[in-house]
Amino acid sequence: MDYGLYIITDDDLTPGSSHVRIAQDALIGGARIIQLRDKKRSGAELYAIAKEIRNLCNMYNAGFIVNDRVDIALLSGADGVHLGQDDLPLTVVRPLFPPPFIIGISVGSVDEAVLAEEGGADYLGVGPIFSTETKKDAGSAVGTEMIRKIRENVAIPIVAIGGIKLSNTREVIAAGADGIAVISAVICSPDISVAAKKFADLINR
Ligand code: 3NM
Repeated sequence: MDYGLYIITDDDLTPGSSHVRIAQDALIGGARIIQLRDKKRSGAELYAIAKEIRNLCNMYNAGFIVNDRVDIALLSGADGVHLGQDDLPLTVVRPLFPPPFIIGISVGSVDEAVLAEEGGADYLGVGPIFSTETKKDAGSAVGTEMIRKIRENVAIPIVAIGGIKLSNTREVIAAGADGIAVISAVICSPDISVAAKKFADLINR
């Protein structure tokens, strides 16, 4: 899996837009993975949205991950699921759904990272690297130093998240991240495709 530019859809931040529209524009700009993240919609609504994004990601040969909802991930044919520390435990999900189903785990410390790797996670979401308004309960910023520390202790891919902007992307990659997960800096831009392309160009440079 190419973790490069990993865009998370969040339609709360962009009234008038939709998960599918955000995903499409991000893919046009060069996103390599789309994560559908929605804490409020019904299963029926999410399933329909997930199926559409699955098809879009196939057209762009990009990965598709669903946040939290293992059921939606499986039923929509997503490549995998992303689980936070308070979501279904990795120790429960991994044995039931072995690779190639992808499981990403959110971590904010070396201990959590090591535990996730031992539990069979495929990649880590490390954050919040910088402070962010997008996830109010994300905790305090861990800084790029945390990426270095985790990189020294685990081998699986690291996707950095939280407050990532064009101006700090090089620093995050230089610290050892395999990819960057972005919400507001891309989806709150007037042109999502253009914003995504700027990030993709920086990562691929
Ligand atoms: N998870 P933005 S930070 C969804 O640290 C999410 O686990 C985080 O949004 C974590 O790119 C975050 O707008 C929000 O800062 C990222």
